[in-house]
Amino acid sequence: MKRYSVFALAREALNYHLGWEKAWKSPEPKAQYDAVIVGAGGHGLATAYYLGRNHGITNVAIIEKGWLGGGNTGRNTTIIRSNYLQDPSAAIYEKARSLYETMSQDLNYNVMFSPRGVMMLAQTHHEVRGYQRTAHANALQGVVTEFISPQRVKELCPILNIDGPRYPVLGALWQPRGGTARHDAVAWGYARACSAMGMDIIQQCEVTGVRTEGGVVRGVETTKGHIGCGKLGIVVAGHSGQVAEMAGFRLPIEAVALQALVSEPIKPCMDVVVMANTVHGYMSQSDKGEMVIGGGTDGFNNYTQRGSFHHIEETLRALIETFPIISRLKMLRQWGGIVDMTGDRSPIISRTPLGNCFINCGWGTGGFKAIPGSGWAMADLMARGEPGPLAAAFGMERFREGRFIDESVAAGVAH
Ligand code: FAD
Ligand code: PYC
Repeated sequence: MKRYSVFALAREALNYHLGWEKAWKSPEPKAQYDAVIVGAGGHGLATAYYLGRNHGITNVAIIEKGWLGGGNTGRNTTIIRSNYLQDPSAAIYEKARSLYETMSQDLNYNVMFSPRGVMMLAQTHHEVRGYQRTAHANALQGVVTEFISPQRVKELCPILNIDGPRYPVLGALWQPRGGTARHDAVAWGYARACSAMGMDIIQQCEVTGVRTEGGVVRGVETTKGHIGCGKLGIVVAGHSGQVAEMAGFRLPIEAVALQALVSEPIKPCMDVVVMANTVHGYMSQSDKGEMVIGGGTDGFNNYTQRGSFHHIEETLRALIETFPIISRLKMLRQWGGIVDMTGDRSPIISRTPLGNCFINCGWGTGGFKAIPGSGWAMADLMARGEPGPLAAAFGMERFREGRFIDESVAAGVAH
């Protein structure tokens, strides 16, 4: 695989850009792999990448029913932060955030990480107390956040109205090295690196069944035939319940749509990310100038991967007091993704009742930011057969044992 660089760009420019290689190969599946990952979203691809990079396991297939990154990874609003309350969450989200800092160099692929700063507005006294508590917890965890005053909020984001009649801004939890990255590039960067290590990314291939024998997985049935594997990783976000059922176990998880929308592009007016969780809304400005806007999850379980009119109205109505500027904006497009929600709003990175089958899911409305940390932890679990320090708390037995990792405040839009 040729390295991307300014010299490569100059060389190819002289050659009318005819010499670029395909970023990843599209092979037919082999009969057998050491490991199969179901789902080529960010988490599945990152799992494969760290299986190769950290553990030397490269006889790996990543099987995707659609196109890589076409699930929630390519549909999310790209907010990256690690301002979580509980220690295990802060550890994995901060690991992920720190990996984002060097991801472009590590993958030799520009993921456009932009640590522009993320603030979560406190618009009720309850939130003030909640975010002050999180700021103290973050200080102990080594996560750099700060509870800031309304005046500082206004300085950082002048288009904000901090004196709204219903929900004045009382402060904010500010993470200066939070930010955004280009979601497709994260998937593409991992895919290219996996392909370069000799792994097979098999798109347009749906897993329809899991073949088991004596309590272990032997392989998966797919629309391209049977594919054998030594280990199986299920990383399918909103479809986790369905694939787990194929493997014969149940998950404490619900699937629900989360929607987002963007406005017409306007001049730069906002260089931070703002989340207003009380009213279920958030906003940032993309490099193209569009305002990227989202709200809460649909109030009912569904697998409908698209937007709906009521959501545009609800989200804009919620945000308009705090961002009066959006009353004059035209909205350009909207979409939805199916997110996988657990009761404590924390993920599952776990062994399963099948000896060589592992599951990574439950990232719900907040898994984009976690992709590198989650892939790192899942690869460790799959390679060693038992969870390392990053994954240890996230086993699915916690729901039976009552060891919840309650992140309902940090989950923001999903609470
Ligand atoms: P996905 O990217 O969904 O990948 C799973 C893949 O599995 C899919 O490509 C799917 O096609 C495939 N698959 C499913 N079933 C099968 C099968 N049977 N066979 C083969 N393949 C299968 N998170 C943040 O951190 N910040 C945000 O700002 C943010 N905003 C969001 C906004 C929206 C509108 C949405 C929908 C989500 C948002 N999220 C955000 C959440 C984030 O997108 C997800 O948590 C994350 O992308 C999940 O990644 P994944 O790789 O697990 O899932
Ligand atoms: O987890 O930060 C987040 C988030 C923002 C919007 C959707 N999820």
